[in-house]
Amino acid sequence: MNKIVTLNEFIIQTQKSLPYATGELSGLLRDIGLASKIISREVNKAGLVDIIGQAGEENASGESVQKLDVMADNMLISCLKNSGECCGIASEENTTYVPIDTKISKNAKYIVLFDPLDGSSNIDVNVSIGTIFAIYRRKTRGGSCSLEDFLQSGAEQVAAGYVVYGSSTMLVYTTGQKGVNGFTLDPSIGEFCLSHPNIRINEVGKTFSVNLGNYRQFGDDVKAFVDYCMTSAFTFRYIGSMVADVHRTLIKGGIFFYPATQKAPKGKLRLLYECNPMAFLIEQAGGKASDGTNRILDLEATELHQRVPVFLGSTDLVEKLEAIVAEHKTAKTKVES
Ligand code: AHM
Ligand code: MG
Repeated sequence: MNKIVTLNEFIIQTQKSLPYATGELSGLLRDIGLASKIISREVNKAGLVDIIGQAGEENASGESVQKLDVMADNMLISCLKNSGECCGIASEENTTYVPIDTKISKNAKYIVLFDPLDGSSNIDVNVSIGTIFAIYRRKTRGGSCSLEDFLQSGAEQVAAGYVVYGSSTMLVYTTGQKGVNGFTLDPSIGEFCLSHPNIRINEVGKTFSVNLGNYRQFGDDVKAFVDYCMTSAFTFRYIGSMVADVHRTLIKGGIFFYPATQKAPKGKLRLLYECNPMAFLIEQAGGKASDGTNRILDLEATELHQRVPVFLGSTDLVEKLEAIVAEHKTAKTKVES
């Protein structure tokens, strides 16, 4: 039997190989691993909602039943509070950031941003959903954290990852060193075990993933790219859960995109909670992530819930999309001048 490497062992081994590491980042990753095991357990019970009660009701034991996304949010916050390595969090579920002002946490050097349960509209139909997280060093020095600690560009991420609650639960993360590694939860021992070491994305992809129902709402450049994918007889896959769609893109190659639409002129997905962490992972695996023109990781963060168009995946397809966007821009400028 091959030696099993658990997530916690892997984190410790990685920390030992970095002479300047103090263990705080490792502690944070372990906290997130713990929270996601508990979220996974609750997600797996979601189908039992008729038996254990609807959100807002009391369950058989007289406890109030929380909506899964609220439960996931609370679970992450409480696990991150425990170890004192994080001075504040910001979450897609909350309108603003939450400082952790306890004695042990308020001078901690990291902040964490997350989308606790992405794709939650898919819960009712038993389709994969996920958690996405990003870790940054704070900018301010000690004391209560502030907004500027959270409004950093994606290039400054120290670590990022996601957990996909699918046919099995997997946690995939990167620290920008030692690649992108994936761990599958073995429910019988309650441990994430290294199953996908050093994930590399195919440079050339043949699968595209986008909500095609929005086709008429896309700009002409994105329509032209979709037409290119169709005439190239690419495979089309769209789950409608970013974590699951990006996970497939990472493992099998291809491109996932959520462009601007008439209804969502800046795109639907959020820069800080969804696009930056996924862009960091994709780049670390050898792929590319763009808003059509600029690298996602270089975009300036101006507000916590900022939305951006996003195109990420195999380098050849993202570059093809960028080339089509640039051609359309040039043609438009010529017509206007
Ligand atoms: P959410 O954060 O409200 O769950 O929305 C994000 C989700 C992503 O997981 C997914 O890529 C996208 O919304 C799907 O949107 P659409 O239904 O418009 O295709
Ligand atoms: Mg989301």
